[in-house]
Amino acid sequence: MANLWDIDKIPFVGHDKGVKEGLGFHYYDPERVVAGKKMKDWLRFAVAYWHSFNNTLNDNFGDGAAQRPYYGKYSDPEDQALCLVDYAFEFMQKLGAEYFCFHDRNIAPQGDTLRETDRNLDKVVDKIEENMKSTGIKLLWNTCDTFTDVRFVRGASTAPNRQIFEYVAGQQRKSLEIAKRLGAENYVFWGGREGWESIWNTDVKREQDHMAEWFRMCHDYAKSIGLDAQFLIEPKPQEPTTHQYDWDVATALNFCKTYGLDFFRINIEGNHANLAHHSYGEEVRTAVDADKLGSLDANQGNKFVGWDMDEFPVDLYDTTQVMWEVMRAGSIGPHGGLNFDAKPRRTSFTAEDLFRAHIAGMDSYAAGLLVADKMHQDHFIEDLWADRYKSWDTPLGKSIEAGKESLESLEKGVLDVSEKDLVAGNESDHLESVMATINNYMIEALANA
Ligand code: XLS
Ligand code: NI
Ligand code: NI
Repeated sequence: MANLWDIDKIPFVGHDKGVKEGLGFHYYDPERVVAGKKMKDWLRFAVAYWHSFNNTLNDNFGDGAAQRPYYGKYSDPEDQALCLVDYAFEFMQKLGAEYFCFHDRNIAPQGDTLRETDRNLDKVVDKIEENMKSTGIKLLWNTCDTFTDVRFVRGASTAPNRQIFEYVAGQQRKSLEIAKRLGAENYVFWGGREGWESIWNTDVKREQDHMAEWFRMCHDYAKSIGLDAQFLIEPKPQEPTTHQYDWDVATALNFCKTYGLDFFRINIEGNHANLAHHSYGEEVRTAVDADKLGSLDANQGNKFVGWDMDEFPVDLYDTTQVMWEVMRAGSIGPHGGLNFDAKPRRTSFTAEDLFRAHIAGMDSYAAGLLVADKMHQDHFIEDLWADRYKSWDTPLGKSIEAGKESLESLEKGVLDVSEKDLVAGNESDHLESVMATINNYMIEALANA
């Protein structure tokens, strides 16, 4: 392995050597078997090209602070893009991440026409393909950037200007062709500008019809070229637009039902969940219960800031809850993984910090998996649910659940029950103790990991 990053492969050091920070995994031990599956197969970590390699860590008030070994290597953008591929693959190898994700416009520079841009893309895709072969690193998903360029200022598939829709069709076709070529396991749609700034100037219904039509065309084309990547919608309530059509998991699922787009599953991002006033676990629950979990964009927001901060995920409550749901479902969807749609804070600007940030995220999910596993082993939540709903495990409860009762049949049984007895029939949830027990699981499962 080359040493472009001037860093060694990140080892698993374990947590028994104390809590010192360092360039080693404390909990993520890829080959370790947890509940019948290797850790790496539960978690399927992916590196996000746009944040990890393209993000300079600039903000509204200052220039890019990031230090990266590939900056300024070449003056020609195409040479620079090709050189970045080597750095990207070495980074992933050193980290031990087996998957990556990208937008079309992350990997190659835009030309003057779509044709020229496609040509630029082909050259970089050739190089990516070679690197995938030599390293065994796979493509978790790719996607189309239909939000950065000013042409998309009023939307992409929902643009009021029809020619933009045509352009998106062309850009999208190429992106699906690349997915096929690189063996993408999933294909993501995030509609950053598919939404409105004001409903006064927006024909919401017409725009949504257009978006559905675009999805249908994408699916038809994928079928025609034999691309069997799982299609995923990534919900987000707002930012950049005031209101995006894929507000949250429930909204996206309803959209798919309305338009008969059953082939979609959902890619859920932690920070997006919070922006829609949901916890990450809650969004994952909604998708799992509907059998629509597809993949996960692993990041977190800041509870005090109302936009997409894309922090690396380090909140153990979140990772535990998400992995508890994933274990309940059996996997992160059929082909999903944990993609770090996250950027280091601007104060973590060194190249080494980029490794540290990923290590922190990977360890936090590995730890969450270990806690969730212990909770499942003990049937902690399963028993709690069984107890909470036990009055339904009766002949009458089963009969209601089987749809065999009516308002009149049920009324008979309660007409003469006193109000006092009804209240007395309620048991306490002692919720505070439940939450404290979850704390205890974290402490104990990790101490004994
Ligand atoms: C932005 C989204 C984006 C998608 C891919 O908020 O998270 O990065 O994951 O287009
Ligand atoms: Ni995302
Ligand atoms: Ni996001």
